[in-house]
Amino acid sequence: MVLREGGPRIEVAPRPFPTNRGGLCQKGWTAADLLDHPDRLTSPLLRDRPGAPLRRATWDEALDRVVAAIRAVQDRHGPDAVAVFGGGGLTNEKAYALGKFARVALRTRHIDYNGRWCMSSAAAAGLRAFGVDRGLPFPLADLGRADTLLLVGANPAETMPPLLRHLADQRARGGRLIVVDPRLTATARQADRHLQPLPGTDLAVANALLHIALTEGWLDRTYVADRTSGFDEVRRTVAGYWPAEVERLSGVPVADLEATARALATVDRAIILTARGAEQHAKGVDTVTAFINLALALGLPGRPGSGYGCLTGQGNGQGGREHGQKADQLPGYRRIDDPAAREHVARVWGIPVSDLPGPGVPAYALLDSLGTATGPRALLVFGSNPVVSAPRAARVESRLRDLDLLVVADFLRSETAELADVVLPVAQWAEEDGTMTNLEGRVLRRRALREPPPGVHTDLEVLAALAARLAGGAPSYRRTHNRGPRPTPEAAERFPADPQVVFEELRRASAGGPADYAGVTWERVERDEGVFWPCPDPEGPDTPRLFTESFPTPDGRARFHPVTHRPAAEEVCADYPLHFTTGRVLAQYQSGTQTRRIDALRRAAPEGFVELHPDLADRLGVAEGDAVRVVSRRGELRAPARLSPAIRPDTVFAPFHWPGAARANSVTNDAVDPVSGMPEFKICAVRVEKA
Ligand SMILES: Nc1nc2c(c(=O)[nH]1)N[C@H]1C(S)=C(S)[C@@H](COP(=O)(O)OP(=O)(O)OC[C@H]3O[C@@H](n4cnc5c(=O)[nH]c(N)nc54)[C@H](O)[C@@H]3O)O[C@H]1N2
Ligand SMILES: Nc1nc2c(c(=O)[nH]1)N[C@H]1C(S)=C(S)[C@@H](COP(=O)(O)OP(=O)(O)OC[C@H]3O[C@@H](n4cnc5c(=O)[nH]c(N)nc54)[C@H](O)[C@@H]3O)O[C@H]1N2
Ligand SMILES: [Mo]
Repeated sequence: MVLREGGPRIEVAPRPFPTNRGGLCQKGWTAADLLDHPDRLTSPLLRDRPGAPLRRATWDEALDRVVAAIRAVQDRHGPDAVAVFGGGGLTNEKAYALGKFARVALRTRHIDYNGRWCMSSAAAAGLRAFGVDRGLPFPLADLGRADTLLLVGANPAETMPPLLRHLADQRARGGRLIVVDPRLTATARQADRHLQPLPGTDLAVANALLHIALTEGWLDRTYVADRTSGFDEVRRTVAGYWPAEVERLSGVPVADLEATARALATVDRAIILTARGAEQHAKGVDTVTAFINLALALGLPGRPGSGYGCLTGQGNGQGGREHGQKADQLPGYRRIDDPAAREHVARVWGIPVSDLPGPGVPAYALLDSLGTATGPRALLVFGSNPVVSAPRAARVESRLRDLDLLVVADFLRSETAELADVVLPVAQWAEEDGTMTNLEGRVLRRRALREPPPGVHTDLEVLAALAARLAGGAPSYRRTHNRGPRPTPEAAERFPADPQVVFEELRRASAGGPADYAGVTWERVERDEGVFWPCPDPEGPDTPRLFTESFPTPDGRARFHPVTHRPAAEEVCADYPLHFTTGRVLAQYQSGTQTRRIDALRRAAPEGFVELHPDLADRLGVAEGDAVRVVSRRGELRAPARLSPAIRPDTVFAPFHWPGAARANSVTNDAVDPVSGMPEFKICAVRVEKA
């Protein structure tokens, strides 16, 4: 931990809490190291002309430059020529303010966020089946009570270590854990059974499991009749998913399929969870749907200790997807194309409904249109580093370079910030108040532990200052040189910088929507150690458990949807004979901006690597540690080989945390799911060469 001169010493210590039960992962322990890191930005940066280096600037200069450039672009090309890109790590208050800023201050329809890379397929599948998208519709502690737990494409041993306590509980109670992953991961090693499918074949596996359950007579007839609709077509569809054929397609032996179906169907309580391994595909929505179909046919959702859930990823992965930073969304998980929702939110925002823009486009389509004849010419990024994390990243990088204006708000010089015209230094987690909503839909309080360093402002202050200047109401800052943004009273009222004031408005904007926060107050959140949405009434109950009586669909029933397997968007061929998949390692976080700067984590995971099976390595003449190239139709990555019998011999894996030569997203495919817009991060065709 670091001692800040004159400031309080901040240490991150776990406290007993029902979700993580006092556990905190390695990344949490070391996050405090970043607060006073020498790389921390403490002054705005500005590029005087294309090609010039970034130089330090005052806030006045930086904000004036941003606003002048936005005005110039919008005068020439219209309001939609400016776009906003947000992040699922932002607090609820910031996510809300960002969505409002885009629609009200910029009047653009173009806003989307990195949750599109993360949560969108499970969200879309949950919405169409259950009528609502909440990662877990039950408290996390239910995991410990399940007789059988099926984890599909999730590696919580590395990505959500605090969750392992619940898995340990489950095992201690005699429960069974089954993991579906093309790699024998740290999580799979703890499982009673590991299914090791070819990437991109989970949908077929799910349909085969349902096929077996129906053949064996394990259908929960009463539940299906009373609580669901649309089963008959699903029954007809899965009838064609013969286990032997699915074994040929996926590589999962019939015996494993049968044992898994039995383990789910013949116990009292069973839970099916998906994460990015199953979801980050051009058929991610249908794949999740196939697992939801299975859960519904077995009568799981709505029963304690049973159901389907999605393991939400980022810090505020759940809350970040509810308050309007999605292209098609308004606060409270309302749809922006719903006339009643528009009326309600326009009223809260104090604008005529006709001024409220319509839906924009999903993240990849947005990034891929930047700087083109029809796309936005200016982009403001809050909380993402797409140069590293976007699919087909070289292309995205070149789109960013084509912009007239790129603004990045960050506390570090991320690879995306390096391309920016203006970089705005913002506060970190320990320096601002707010709320986050975890994967259980539980709103939690996050407290400021200290002031931001001099020269640094919060995201909310930056949005407030930009909104004020865009409204033409900003005072001159000459006398308060570089003391930071201070908006006029009128603009301050519309874009308050105080997170609690923002939250009060969020409550009103979400009232009556699917994610209803009207009854959630900061006080209540603290008193009750979190409040589960929906919670419409400050005096009424919250909702830890959904679906006990009915589903929030028009007829109260959950909906089956027939789904069929289709191949990956890019199939292997003679030139690109191997499957490439990507994911995470324990000691690095996301695009790595933060974790690559922490010594302890850099020591634990110093560089990118390519994981391949020893048999494959033999064929390629590659030894442990040799530099290899992974080449796809879009580009290549170069990193040392790591030989491991834990991966399928027809598949290679690389983590995506590193920029430069080892950047996994130089290789990945930009094909997206037609419903969710989720990119196919988890499979494309490559060849591997010794470099
Ligand atoms: N250490 C660490 N923790 C993190 C993060 C981090 O970057 N680092 N990021 C956070 C975020 S935002 C997220 S979204 C979560 C993600 O959490 P996870 O979803 O657990 O993480 P991933 O490693 O992306 O993917 C999980 C597994 O999917 C497998 N997989 C690949 N292709 C397929 C496939 O086709 N089918 C199946 N069944 N499995 C497949 C991979 O081998 C991998 O082990 O983690 C969060 N926690
Ligand atoms: N190949 C491949 N690519 C992937 C994935 C994969 O599995 N494989 N996973 C995808 C997934 S699930 C995700 S979530 C994305 C994540 O990837 P990104 O969207 O790039 O997310 P981060 O790396 O968390 O980037 C956050 C950036 O914002 C800054 N930041 C953090 N907090 C704040 C804040 O409060 N305010 C502001 N203004 N800035 C902040 C950080 O310093 C950092 O530079 O990557 C996706 N990309
Ligand atoms: Mo994520």
